[in-house]
Amino acid sequence: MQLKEQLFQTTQARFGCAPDQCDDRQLYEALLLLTRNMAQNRPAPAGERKLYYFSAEFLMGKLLSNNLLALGLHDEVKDLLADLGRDLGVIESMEPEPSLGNGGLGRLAACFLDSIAALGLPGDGVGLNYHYGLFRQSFHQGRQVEEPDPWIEPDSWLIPTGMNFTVPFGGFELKAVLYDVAIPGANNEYANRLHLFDVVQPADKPWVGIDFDKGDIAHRLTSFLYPDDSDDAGRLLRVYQQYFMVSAGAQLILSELEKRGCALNTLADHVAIQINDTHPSMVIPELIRLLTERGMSFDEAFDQVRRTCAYTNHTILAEALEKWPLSFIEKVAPQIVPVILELDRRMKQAHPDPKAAIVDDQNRVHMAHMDIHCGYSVNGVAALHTEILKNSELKPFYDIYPEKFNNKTNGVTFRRWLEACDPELAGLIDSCVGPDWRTDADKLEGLLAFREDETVLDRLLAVKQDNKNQLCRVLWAEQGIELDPYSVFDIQVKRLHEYKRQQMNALYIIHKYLEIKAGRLPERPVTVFFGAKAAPAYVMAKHIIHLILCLQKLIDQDPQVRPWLRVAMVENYNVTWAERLIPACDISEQISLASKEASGTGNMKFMANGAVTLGTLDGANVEIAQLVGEENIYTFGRHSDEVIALYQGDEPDGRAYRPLDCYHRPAVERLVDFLVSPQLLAIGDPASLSQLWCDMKNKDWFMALLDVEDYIAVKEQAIHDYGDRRAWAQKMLVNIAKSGYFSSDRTIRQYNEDIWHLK
Ligand code: 26Q
Repeated sequence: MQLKEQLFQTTQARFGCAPDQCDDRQLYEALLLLTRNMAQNRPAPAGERKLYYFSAEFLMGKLLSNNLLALGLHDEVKDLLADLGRDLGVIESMEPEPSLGNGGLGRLAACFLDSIAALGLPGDGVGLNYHYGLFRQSFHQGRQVEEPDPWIEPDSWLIPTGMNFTVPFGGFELKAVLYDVAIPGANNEYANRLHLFDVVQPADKPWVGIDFDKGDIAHRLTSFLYPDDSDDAGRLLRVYQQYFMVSAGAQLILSELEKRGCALNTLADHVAIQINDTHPSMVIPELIRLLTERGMSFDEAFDQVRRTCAYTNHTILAEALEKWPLSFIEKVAPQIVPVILELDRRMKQAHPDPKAAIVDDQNRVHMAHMDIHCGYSVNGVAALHTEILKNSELKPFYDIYPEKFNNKTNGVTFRRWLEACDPELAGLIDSCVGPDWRTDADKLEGLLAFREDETVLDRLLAVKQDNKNQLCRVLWAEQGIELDPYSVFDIQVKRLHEYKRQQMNALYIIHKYLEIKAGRLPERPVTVFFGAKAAPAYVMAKHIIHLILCLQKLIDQDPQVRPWLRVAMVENYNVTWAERLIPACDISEQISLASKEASGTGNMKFMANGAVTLGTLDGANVEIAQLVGEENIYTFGRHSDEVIALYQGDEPDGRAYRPLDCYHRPAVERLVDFLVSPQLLAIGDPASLSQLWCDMKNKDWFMALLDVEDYIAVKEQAIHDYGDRRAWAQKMLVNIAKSGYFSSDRTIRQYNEDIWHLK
């Protein structure tokens, strides 16, 4: 049946009218139903072995546009709507964004699902159906305010499956109800599934502020996504969530294995489980428990699980490595405690090094240690990150199991992060190298042939300008921020964390402000954009947001500075805002303290959209630099080995780094002291600003003062170079051309070849 006819039938059946009589909301719902059904009706890819990607987070973003693209219907729907005088962009704005992830790790899981399906590999996601994803952020009086962010409407992408599993907890049990989201593969006929488990009776309005009764597990287990682990009160509920997810997921795996007619002792031949960070690590003891419960010996169960599970590490920040008190697990899932203890006993016997213990001398279970001992693969997410894991963070394990360690540099799906979010650029690329880059991103290298092509370079600049204009329109309409679209767009969007060093960017703004006030006008106007959510309990991160908002206000009110320098802190940064900001970016800020950002994935998205990176040699920035060459990237700052050495010093706080020495350099001191200047104190909260000031001088845990002068110099160079429009367009072109390496299709092929072996 023709699409037009199908749409007609859908709106008739549902709203009793033809599409041209529907409002935007009704058209959105009709398109949702239509695409959901088409995706749902596709068969799963076949294969001997099937992947289950376990993750506490899947940051999917809006799905309508992406699913239309994957189903090959996007242009047809767009034209059809245009014939009705309607705009697909407006219809899409009706869709709530499912924010079931915090940031990089959750978005990576979503890109991976897209690529697994696009490659026609059999692989499903397994996670939780949070009713409220990451909080919605607004700014009031210069501060972040958090509100619950509902996304589930009567019609959503969730497909009830009618399946459920019983999860046993200490003292009670709960039913885990399974919902699926269909994941259609681009350019093939297949679809995989994202399996999301939920409780039977989720609480209606589970918040008081953003807090809630953590005791009421039965109704509230799936209420919220954890904004991170710095909120201690919720830790026990977090363990309930994790066990619920992995127990239901493990039971789903065994039931699918049985349906395929496979014996339990062929589990490892038919199943691969990827453990996305340690949040799903309890799947290991849970699977062993379920297998032994079904009559398998412990030895055989352990062997099967060891050949089934693979672990990905996403961080080397010590505070993010999960260590749960055994007493928590005893309370939540006492039945897996004997399994964990037996694994611990065996590993201690074979490897007495206490640094490699699963259960430490304080009775804490090191989830990563369990994963490494009991899985067959350990991977980092960028070349540098994997080297740091091998040589320092996880060295005791690398010594034991060198063969398990491997690198899988992250990637992003170009279908969402180029084709869908930057259609004008996609069109220009098509006209140069044809359309195949959508499924073979290496084809982008063909753009290098146009390095001297004036027409292409001019068009590239024109596309960027259009995207900047477009962003200005949306920011004005939605957040009342009015900006100069002809200024240099310098953008830092990512979670707010001290190691990512938004505070160093703020020091640049202060530098620029003071220069302008002293009458030294810049070569051209610059707009510094931020988008960042701070974990509600992360005090220092909230101070940094306050500082940025104060600078924004100070400059907005100053007619001398405003024409030259602006700060735009975007409220509620999420996937949808990323899709608008990234195509409009000139300079991509990737300025983490070297060694601390495992990979970064925003850096890859910016690059693919023709932004030039300004960054430290950290995470995947190192690989970006190698690919584009030094004339097409701006790098600065201490290298990771120097930073690691500074952390191992013998000063009282365990570091050889002394921030006061850096602070006392005159060029630095005046920037830092501006935090407590009369101008800023008149605008902001003195307690907040002076705490930040004190911390920066005396602690500066992530060494912003160490790199700040170098940073300012290199940033000024980039802004200067921007003036040579032709040379800049060439840098943009090379960045786009070389970005193909960062396609998640490449990453997934490597996971499949080295770890999963699906087909
Ligand atoms: C842990 C315990 C309790 C509650 C929450 C958490 C928690 C939640 C989220 C711990 C960590 C996260 C998220 C980590 C994350 O996003 N890491 C990022 O992963 C990206 C994908 O690999 C990398 O590109 C980033 O460098 C890395 O920071």
